[in-house]
Amino acid sequence: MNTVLETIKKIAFEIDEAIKTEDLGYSESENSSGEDQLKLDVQSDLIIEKAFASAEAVKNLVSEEKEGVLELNSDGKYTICYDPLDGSSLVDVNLSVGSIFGIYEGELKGENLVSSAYVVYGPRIELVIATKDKKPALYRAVDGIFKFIEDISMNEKGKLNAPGGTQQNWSLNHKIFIDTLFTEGYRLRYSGGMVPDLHQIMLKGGGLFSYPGTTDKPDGKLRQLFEVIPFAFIYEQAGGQAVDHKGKRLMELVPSHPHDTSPCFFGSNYEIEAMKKAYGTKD
Ligand code: FBP
Repeated sequence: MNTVLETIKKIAFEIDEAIKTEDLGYSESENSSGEDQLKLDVQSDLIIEKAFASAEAVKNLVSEEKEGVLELNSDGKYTICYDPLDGSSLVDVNLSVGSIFGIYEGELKGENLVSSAYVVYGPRIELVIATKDKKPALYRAVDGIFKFIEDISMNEKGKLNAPGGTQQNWSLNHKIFIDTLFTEGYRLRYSGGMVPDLHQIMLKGGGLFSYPGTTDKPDGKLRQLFEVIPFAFIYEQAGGQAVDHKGKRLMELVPSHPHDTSPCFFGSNYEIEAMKKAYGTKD
């Protein structure tokens, strides 16, 4: 596992350099979800593929930007599902973006995730790594190396609210729930980048990030293997919760296709229990 995590640190510096120096235009190609790919999406994907090619512990790579599974080492132990540059459409307006890594052992499903990590490319490069039985650890890039900063713990209740999805396509129930949080004094914090939005809520003690099912996207937008499950693991390790619209743990997801999406709610305990009550899924 150490080789994998050290490789992620190397990748972070390379992608950060590409963000700062490379062409921000669109490439000729689309990803497997039919979205136009930025040249940076393709380049970040290549950086990750090259970096893991020599990591013997890595059996397969599965990218959000590509269809199918890339086998690297048949004797490898882990399959890494990754989103090379999450929120990439924000780069040309100079907002923070990120990379997300889910490290699975065996069948690709929530219960088989053994570790996850994400990188935030913002004013500084920050990295969060979560492994079993430990609080997620925050690292910051200082003089070309990642320095340990702190273990992350969430409070019982927060103040921040990041509501995703096109509001006109929200269910009435969801609209009432989100409005209730604002009437309770929650502050709006939504950049359109999942990584910086979830990073902020976790580091500032708590709150709620939501990307529900909507009339235009009944299964939500965010991908289970590359985005949702890796963050669900980190939020649970930090003492928060991560559930779907039925109040079911996102760590119990079993995708039938690598690019399956899911409605998702990430937050501290108070907000997730309030969501379950609002959605009528509270035990
Ligand atoms: P990708 O850039 O990896 O496709 O990520 C999807 C994403 O940009 C998330 O980072 C973000 O939370 C969400 O989509 C924003 O969606 P919307 O524009 O509908 O609010």
